[in-house]
Amino acid sequence: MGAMSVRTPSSKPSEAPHRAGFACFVGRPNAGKSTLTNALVGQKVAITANQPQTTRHTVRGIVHRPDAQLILVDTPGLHKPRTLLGQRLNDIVRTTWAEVDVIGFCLPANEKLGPGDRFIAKELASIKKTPKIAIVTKTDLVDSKTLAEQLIAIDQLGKELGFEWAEIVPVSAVADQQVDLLADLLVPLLPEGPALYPEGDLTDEPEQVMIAELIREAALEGVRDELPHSIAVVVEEMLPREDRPADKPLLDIHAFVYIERPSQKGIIIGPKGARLKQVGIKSRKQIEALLGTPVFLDLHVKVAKDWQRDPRQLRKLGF
Ligand SMILES: Nc1nc2c(ncn2[C@@H]2O[C@H](COP(=O)(O)OP(=O)(O)OP(=O)(O)O)[C@@H](O)[C@H]2O)c(=O)[nH]1
Ligand SMILES: [Mg+2]
Repeated sequence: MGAMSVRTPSSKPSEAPHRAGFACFVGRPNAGKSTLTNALVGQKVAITANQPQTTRHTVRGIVHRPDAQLILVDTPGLHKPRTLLGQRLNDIVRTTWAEVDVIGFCLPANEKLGPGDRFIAKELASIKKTPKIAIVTKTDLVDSKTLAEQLIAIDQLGKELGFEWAEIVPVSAVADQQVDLLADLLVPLLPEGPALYPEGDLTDEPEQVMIAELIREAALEGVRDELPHSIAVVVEEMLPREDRPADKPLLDIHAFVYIERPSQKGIIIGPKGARLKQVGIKSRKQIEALLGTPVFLDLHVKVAKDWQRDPRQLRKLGF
């Protein structure tokens, strides 16, 4: 210590700059994109189901960290479209790619790479400037040998198409393996900047849309074949019940469950209305948890003939 000694203004180690930006999850239908989004956010912001094409619109889930804000854009699975709805879903996905800072390509560990994956990878190859991370999902379902083979196949796929993956990361959203690591790898690929959403916001989905989605998720459970694709849900009205004491509020929610054909009505409603009642009970619990208030849920089933192919009906249903 002498005359020349200097005091450093702060003894903190050099801090990394704050980052904020968008990561988009793409992949085939059923690849695990929405489940992974929920796992990263730490709360359910997107519905999931063991059926392809569950997600129908872009859901933004927000991950808050001291060093970064990561906005996850969960898109529908990209597939060969058979209806106008299918085409619209693919358009949603492609539009999103142009807007994000990093793309996460989800490939399930338990399914060999197929034509659907190659189709998406080829499209990704044409987006030169955006870094692409390959995410091997559902690793809890395979042994280490199968996983290793999948990692090699994915690396190879990138080489064939003339690009390098920024990373190849195996994760399991269900078993919570490497989900935090994935966030750690995404963050450095975001631009420097302040947070884009207020602290505490987990999504920017409107309440009404989230409620409709929770009802659709409950309605999807156990239905098969073409029926899942035929279901659409719209919340028509949400009103606080009048004449309720302040400490015992009740929210009335009226929603329509749309199907495409009169013959589907019986399946959705079930014998003596039993199935629809279950859908109501299940979704009401989730809605109450979401809103933090007791809810009276009134569900009606309506036929909107072939709505997936009808531009006017699609618009009415929000596509
Ligand atoms: N075992 C296991 N199952 C998973 C995992 N992630 C997702 N799944 C299951 O895979 C199915 C599809 O998951 P989703 O998250 O809905 O898939 P998605 O890619 O969003 O599907 P679309 O919205 O239809 O494109 C669901 O039944 C999930 O429970 C995982 O890490 N492990
Ligand atoms: Mg989904």
